[in-house]
Amino acid sequence: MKLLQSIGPNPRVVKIFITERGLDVERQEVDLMGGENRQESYTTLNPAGQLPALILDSGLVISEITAICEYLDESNGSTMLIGVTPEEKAEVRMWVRRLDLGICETMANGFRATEGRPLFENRMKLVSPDAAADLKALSKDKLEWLDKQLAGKQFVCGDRFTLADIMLYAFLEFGGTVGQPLDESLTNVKGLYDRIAERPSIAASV
Ligand SMILES: N[C@@H](CCC(=O)N[C@@H](CS)C(=O)NCC(=O)O)C(=O)O
Repeated sequence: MKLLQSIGPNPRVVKIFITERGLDVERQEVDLMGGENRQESYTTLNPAGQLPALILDSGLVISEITAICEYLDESNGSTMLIGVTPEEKAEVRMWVRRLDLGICETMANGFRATEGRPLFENRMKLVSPDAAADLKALSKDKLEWLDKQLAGKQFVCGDRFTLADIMLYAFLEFGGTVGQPLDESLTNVKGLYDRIAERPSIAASV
């Protein structure tokens, strides 16, 4: 098994997840900035042309960070990071999907179409800069909603630290580096971000 990884918030999620799980996974760096992931040598492995991707011993290539993390968790004995019971798993999947669609994807697409435009315009279809402003506003709106949902909670899924927290952290960290900083008046989100930042896995998986 080998993880193809690069810079960027999606690979960062898997790196933190692996560190939290204490797994030993072979890694190979792919040059995202240089567009190696858009060349045939990579797209024959992962036709989505994005990172990360996990090549299994069977030869099957898994992309999409949720699928990769679920595979790594389940194939090493399920943990609370995703869940052991159907109920625990469903709760994490619910939050991961909300975060991914409402915050992570909108934030990333807003970035690609503006600050990231020079890098991405020859790689993929981008929305207009005006639409990008709307995407950024949408992710801010979802963060405001999330702030209310987090009232009285330690983590996204209550008392347990999960993949949902890792995703939120990696994308807020990314947003801070690409002109979409967290609005610090969202004190519940900011508090959660700071709590996650203190975990040893964050510094250990840079
Ligand atoms: N939905 C995908 C998103 C993957 C993604 O957007 N990866 C970014 C890095 S954070 C990428 O490969 N960007 C370079 C490109 O699209 O050429 C997932 O869950 O893995």
